[in-house]
Amino acid sequence: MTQFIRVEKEGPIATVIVDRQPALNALNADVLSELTATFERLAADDSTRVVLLTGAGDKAFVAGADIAAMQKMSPADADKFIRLGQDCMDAIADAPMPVIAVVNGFALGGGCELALACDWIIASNKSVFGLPEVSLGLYPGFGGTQRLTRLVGPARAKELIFTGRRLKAEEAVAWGIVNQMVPHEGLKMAAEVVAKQIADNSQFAIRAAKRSISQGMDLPIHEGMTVEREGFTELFDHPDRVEGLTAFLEKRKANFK
Ligand code: CO8
Repeated sequence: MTQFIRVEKEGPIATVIVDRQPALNALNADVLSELTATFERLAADDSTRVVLLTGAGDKAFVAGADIAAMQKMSPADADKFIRLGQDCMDAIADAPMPVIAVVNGFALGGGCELALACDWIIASNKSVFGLPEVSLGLYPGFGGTQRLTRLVGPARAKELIFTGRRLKAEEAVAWGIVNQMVPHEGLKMAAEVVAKQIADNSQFAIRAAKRSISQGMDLPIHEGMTVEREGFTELFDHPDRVEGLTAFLEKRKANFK
């Protein structure tokens, strides 16, 4: 039973909803623990081919880590909280299946970091991104200094973190933070279209590609090429490879199990 996380399953697509609307879905320890447990469960469920992660309500994806909770923390409490947050972001980033952030409003601080832990971001035109932690005497601690820097480079990461300024959705697209911006009312449908495209492909190949990309990011290119080669060879041991190539030659749609 979870208090703040809802999961809606429709065939191979799971939608995970952070639902703590009175605090604009802010991440306290309970939300983080429930989110981690949810992703651990989904990771063990082969029937889930793609996960959409979004916020409840019409205003916020997630407005950050819980400011009221952090105000009372000792350094030891903060250390526990930051580990909880980083473990949660890692559970999402390391999920075997694709996880897409469906950003429906404010994605600030820990909320922006949560979106950055996903494989990519689809955003409503009303969404707003930012890492305002320095205005609170903090800095991003749920992976923001690391994931944003890898995504947009150090100069842009420093600009966003040092100024704490907010990016509207279109600027986040221009920066390469958001893959696709859609009208607010069409967000759910746009995310489902992408999820369905993913779900129709070979899950074995997609999971292997995700591993290759993720592992390769942390490696020198020649070692990354080895990871790619080894993963690729494994595809030839899997029935999806036979089905995919045969379906093409027989001029029909592949039916991956
Ligand atoms: N934490 C707790 N409560 C929040 C948060 C939050 N991050 N954001 C909003 N709320 C609450 C408000 O306090 C308010 O509650 P109440 O109704 O009881 O007063 C309710 O949500 C609605 O918020 P507002 O009235 O402020 O709504 P507005 O529409 O006026 O403004 C904003 C919306 C702009 C999103 C505004 O709420 C805001 O600026 N929120 C804070 C955004 C922010 O600074 N986020 C970063 C937090 S720091 C962080 O995420 C650090 C991550 C790394 C942690 C490492 C830990 C060691």
